[in-house]
Amino acid sequence: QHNPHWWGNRNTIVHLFEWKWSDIAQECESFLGPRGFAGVQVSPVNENIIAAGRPWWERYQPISYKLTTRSGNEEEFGDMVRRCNDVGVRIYVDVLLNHMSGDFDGVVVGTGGTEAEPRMKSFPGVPYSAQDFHPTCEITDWNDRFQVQQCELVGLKDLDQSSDWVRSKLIEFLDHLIELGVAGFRVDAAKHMASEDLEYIYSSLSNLNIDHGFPHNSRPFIFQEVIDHGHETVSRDEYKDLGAVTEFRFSEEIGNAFRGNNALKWLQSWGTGWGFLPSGQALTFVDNHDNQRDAGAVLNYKSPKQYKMATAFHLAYPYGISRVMSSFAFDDHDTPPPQDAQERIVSPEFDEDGACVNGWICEHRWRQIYAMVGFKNAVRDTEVTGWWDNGDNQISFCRGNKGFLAINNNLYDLSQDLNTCLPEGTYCDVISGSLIDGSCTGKSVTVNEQGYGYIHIGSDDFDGVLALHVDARV
Ligand code: QV4
Repeated sequence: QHNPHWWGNRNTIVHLFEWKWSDIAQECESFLGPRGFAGVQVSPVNENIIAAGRPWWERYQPISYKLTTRSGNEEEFGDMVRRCNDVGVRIYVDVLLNHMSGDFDGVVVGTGGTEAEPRMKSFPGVPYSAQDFHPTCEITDWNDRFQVQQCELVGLKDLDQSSDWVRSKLIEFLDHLIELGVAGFRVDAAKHMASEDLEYIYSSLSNLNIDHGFPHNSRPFIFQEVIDHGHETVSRDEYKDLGAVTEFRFSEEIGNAFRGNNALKWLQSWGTGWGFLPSGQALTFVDNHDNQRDAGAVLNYKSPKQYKMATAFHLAYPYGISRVMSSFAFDDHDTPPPQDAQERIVSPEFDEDGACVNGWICEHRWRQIYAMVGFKNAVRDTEVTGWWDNGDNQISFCRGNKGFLAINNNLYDLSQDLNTCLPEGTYCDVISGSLIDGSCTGKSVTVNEQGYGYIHIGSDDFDGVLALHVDARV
């Protein structure tokens, strides 16, 4: 279940973190489809507890499998899936199979109006009762398999996926989403569940819905959240054959490199050479909704120049199943998504360049990022050739004779003739500008008969990347 069922030559997923279904439907039609995005990872769809101040993470505390959250209800969800599929954009749902909510006193009411008594492990909306959960215990040793898989991750009531009843409810929930036309799932906290139980659940799922354009016998795409920095007792290798696995080492290493802690020249062997999973099993990202909130090596929108360079490399180098993050602005771990006085999530608003303005960051609408989604589509099925570096933090490489990328992360200019491997002609750098009505609004590069062109990236240029490809020829 490693096939994401992309349409045509598309190949990048965007995580529209905390967006409403109606806004995603609109975004598929007006932006993602036309720009060649392959799919959207959406926030959890099933009913959750309501936490004070409405932090984003309340959605990781389910109450029932009713499809009502602050992103919308079942009808709006179904409408979004259909409209996105109609323009060739797949929907992948973030699903919580590991647990229900954490401790909340007394009877609580969820986002869909369902009551529950979390402290008693009572979730009548499903229904689940205490016998469907593992006994309560705390994870204190992350290298103790029993604790990681049978105790409670931050106090979240831990479902027993070996039970027939729990399995049947989880399968019913996932099948309902498949019926509505989704292409697959991000499995939250997969590491906290035994891989044998997940294998049973995944293999029991229905095929994708042919009424939504999926071929007969298509299996749902699965990507599992397993954080494995290496040397962990519960490792990514236990899950990688069941579906793709989030490759956190990719996120850490790319952050390290573009923060200047590791010379870019070493990226020549990027991928399995760095101890990452095989390409087809690795879900790759510069940052995700969790690690963008931690200090440390990982880059996020707050370091835009480095972030754009790292993203350009991510999307230009042929390794992994790529996902880009689309965030809302945050100050701390608990900052809620943009919301109004009634605590309703607000829709993104755009300026005349298409950038988001009202608290949504929308990295996917940054030209330097969506242009690289187009680059990745244009160079699909080509290899890296013609690697060049200056022995330090200036690099360039070709993707066959279809695309060329150069990066300067040194504090001095990159100015020289380089082999672009492209056919003779003039190309528009899709990072500094766009090709509009046949003319380029940014830098242009003239490539000679031998494939060479003069490349200039000043150390104080707005962006440290230059990207050329055959679909942006002047
Ligand atoms: C608090 C204490 C705990 C205590 C608990 C019990 O901190 O020590 O045991 O009370 O009373 C929120 C709060 C958290 C609180 C918890 C329970 O932040 O302080 O615990 O609720 O009330 C998201 C957030 C969490 C949030 C959780 C549930 O990141 O902060 O917790 O949602 O709302 C490991 C895992 C990995 C996991 C990662 C965060 O291996 O699987 O930690 N990542 C996924 C998601 C992540 C999500 C969860 C798992 C849980 O990507 O976003 O956590 O679904 O690495």
